[in-house]
Amino acid sequence: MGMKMFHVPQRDSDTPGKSMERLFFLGFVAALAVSGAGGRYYGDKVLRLQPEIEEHLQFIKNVSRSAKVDFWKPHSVELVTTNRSVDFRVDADRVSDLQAGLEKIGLKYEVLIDNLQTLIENQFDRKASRSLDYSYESYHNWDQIESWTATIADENPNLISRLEIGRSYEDRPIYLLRVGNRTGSLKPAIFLDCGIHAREWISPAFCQWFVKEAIRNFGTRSTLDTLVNELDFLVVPVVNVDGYSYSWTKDRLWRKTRSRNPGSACVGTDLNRNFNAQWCAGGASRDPCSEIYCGPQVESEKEVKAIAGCIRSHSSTIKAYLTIHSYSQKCLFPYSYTHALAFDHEELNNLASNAVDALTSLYGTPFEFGPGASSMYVASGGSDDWVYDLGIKYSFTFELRDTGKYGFLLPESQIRPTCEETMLAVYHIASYVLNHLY
Ligand code: 0X9
Ligand code: ZN
Ligand code: ZN
Repeated sequence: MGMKMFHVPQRDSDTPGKSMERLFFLGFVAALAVSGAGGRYYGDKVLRLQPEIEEHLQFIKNVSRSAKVDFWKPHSVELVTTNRSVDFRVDADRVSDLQAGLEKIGLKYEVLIDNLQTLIENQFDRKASRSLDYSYESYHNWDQIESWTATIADENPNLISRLEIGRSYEDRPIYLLRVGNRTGSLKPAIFLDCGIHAREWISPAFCQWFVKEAIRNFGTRSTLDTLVNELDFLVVPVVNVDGYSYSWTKDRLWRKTRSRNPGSACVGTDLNRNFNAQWCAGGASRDPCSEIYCGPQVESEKEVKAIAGCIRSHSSTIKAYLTIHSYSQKCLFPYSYTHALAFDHEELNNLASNAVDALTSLYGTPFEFGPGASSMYVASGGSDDWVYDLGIKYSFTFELRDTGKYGFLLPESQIRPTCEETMLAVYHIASYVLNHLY
């Protein structure tokens, strides 16, 4: 075809990439496939409940057994307590019964999302760009992201190299992009991962955005250019590759891995409950059907093995760990497995506070910060706590936009502002780390 082709932005030449052209087409087809996926969630609602008394909790527990509800925040009925709101999805055919029940016992609620299917279709709300460049303001499926990792590394050999750090349960490669100017000397590194939870699509979008910005800024003497000169960023754009693929083809709201559980019909383990940090204690479940299933044993998941293995083998150079999730607009640091404060609590708290100030300065997006256990909920087996106990002091979990209006279905039109504001927090932490090497 003699038309203009796709390319990933790069510094020097302008070599068109054939693979990027293919990506565009795949993306278009994939978008159609998801939005037309039979209206699986047609008429489903997401409710936000405000349980106040024991009777309310009991009611929620009973409802949860019907299997026609899906907990969004917190992720499982096990984590529900009084005086904290609960967001969950209800099947269309159960909505009116449930609402009647709620009114009867005086459990206050609001309808966060009225028709989930509409929202799923409306995620793709950006007008198709005229440009044939790879779009960082669109969501991409795994095939597209995989090709992107190859192209971006090929086209920027002086800045980016791609490594396969392991393979998933379904044998997809897990890639790490090493982003950093080759200086010859061993540089301190920051590990950044995205897509631990499949349905949190804004997270892989952020990792791609970060890499794109690093390339765009290279040689410009900007903040990011300095950081990329002095540090290596080890970026895993999608950790849970199987789950992410599944969220594109079968179930938009899938969270866990896709590993089979012997003796159970339920599939998958929660990767963020599978790390070796008080594994399967509070806030995790031994039930394979739970969304917070900790797995049959610690590090049972190949995806955890890949990440943990890579971090272990670079643990002396890695100075910070950032893991990107959504939603709730929070910056969390250890611990989540206990209410006890981390040894470095004061420092982490100050750093989180300043990082969040930087983030908020751009668009005023409010962000909370604090230890996971008190700012969100107790949850063991998480990557941030494991990394911290390994000796990597600056360990943070970011929960990006929003606070529930769209939840996991954040529209594409919010990718740019979300990524831009998050970049400021990442710059802040990276600069701080550079000035506080240990
Ligand atoms: O529950 C989680 O794994 C994270 N929230 S999410 O909504 N993205 O699922 C929070 C992780 C906080 N850190 C630990 N629990 N260790
Ligand atoms: Zn490695
Ligand atoms: Zn998550």
